[in-house]
Amino acid sequence: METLSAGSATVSPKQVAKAIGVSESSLKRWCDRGLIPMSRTEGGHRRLNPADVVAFIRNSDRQLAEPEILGLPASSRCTIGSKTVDQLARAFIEGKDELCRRMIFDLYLGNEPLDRIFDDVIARSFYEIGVQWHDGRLDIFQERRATEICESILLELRAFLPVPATDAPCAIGATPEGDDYRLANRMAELTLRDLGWNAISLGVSLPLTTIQEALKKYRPQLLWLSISAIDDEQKFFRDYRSLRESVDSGVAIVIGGKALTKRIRDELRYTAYCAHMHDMQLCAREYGKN
Ligand code: B12
Repeated sequence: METLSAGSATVSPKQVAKAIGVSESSLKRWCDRGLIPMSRTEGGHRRLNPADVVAFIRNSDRQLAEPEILGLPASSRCTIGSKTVDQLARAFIEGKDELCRRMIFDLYLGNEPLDRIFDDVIARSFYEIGVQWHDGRLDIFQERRATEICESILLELRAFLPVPATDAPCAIGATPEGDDYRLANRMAELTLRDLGWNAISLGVSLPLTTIQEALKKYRPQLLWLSISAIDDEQKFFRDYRSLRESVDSGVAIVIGGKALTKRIRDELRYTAYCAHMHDMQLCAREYGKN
């Protein structure tokens, strides 16, 4: 069977009809009504982008009968709940990447909001991984491998999110120097992209001075900082103050992450503190308006 991945290639209406489990004529009708964007080859044949098909599925509350045709994993029928959290944590710990991929995509294709998948499933699975690591029930390699698997799934998911419009509001973000925690930073990027922002993660462990340079280049409306670890508090406060002073008043600074205890937050000036991706979603709606 011919399979594809998002962004890599387009698919024919026949393939999409089979993936959704409807007739080809129904599918062509949806395309003609503009419900799924469509392009044509030089020879005049209709072609569709898998990411647009997934967006249609999520927006119209439909299911994919044969997701494999679009390069997606077969359904494992999981839903949000503590059973899924435990099962996913186990799959991460055992390094079962295909199962993790299947579970996370299942939730996404099952129309679960991205913020809930992040806050209520993935972050909770990693919390469980942290508990087991702390109790000496897992080895470091298992925790590292779990992060590898999770980030690769998040990157794959990114390709299925809407391509930002040319006039989309821009956001940039990163973790500060000494903070290697990649997952929350990536989730912040995806959460914003899902809302139509042109969100760009600059990466992890960035000196705050280089973020000042990035602000000049990208001129974003929002800067997020994911702060899960602070090496040297006094240096962090100094660098943050200088970053804060260089940011234009029109730029929203959204901060989040486990290192931001009340004591640390009291030392910082920012636009919004978000404890979860769900809060970030609400902020993005607010700051993306102008
Ligand atoms: C994976 C992991 C690591 C990996 C990260 C790999 C990587 N490249 O990303 C690495 C190897 C870096 C690591 C290192 C260490 N770790 Co560690 N780590 C974890 C673990 C298991 C998962 C963290 C994670 O990624 N979770 C998934 C994310 C998505 O969840 P989250 O961080 O909670 O984020 C959510 C919210 O906080 C919020 N959020 C977070 N950031 C942001 C940003 C924005 C903008 C917004 C809107 C929201 C938001 O939204 C997210 C989704 O809900 C945690 C367990 C735990 N309880 O978190 C331990 C944990 C954090 N680590 C711990 C420890 C002790 C360490 C080390 C000190 C171990 C050591 N001896 O070296 C070092 C310290 C590193 C440092 N510089 O401080 C302890 C911390 C204990 C404490 N209270 O301080 C924990 C809690 C484990 C435990 N139970 O003991 N760790």
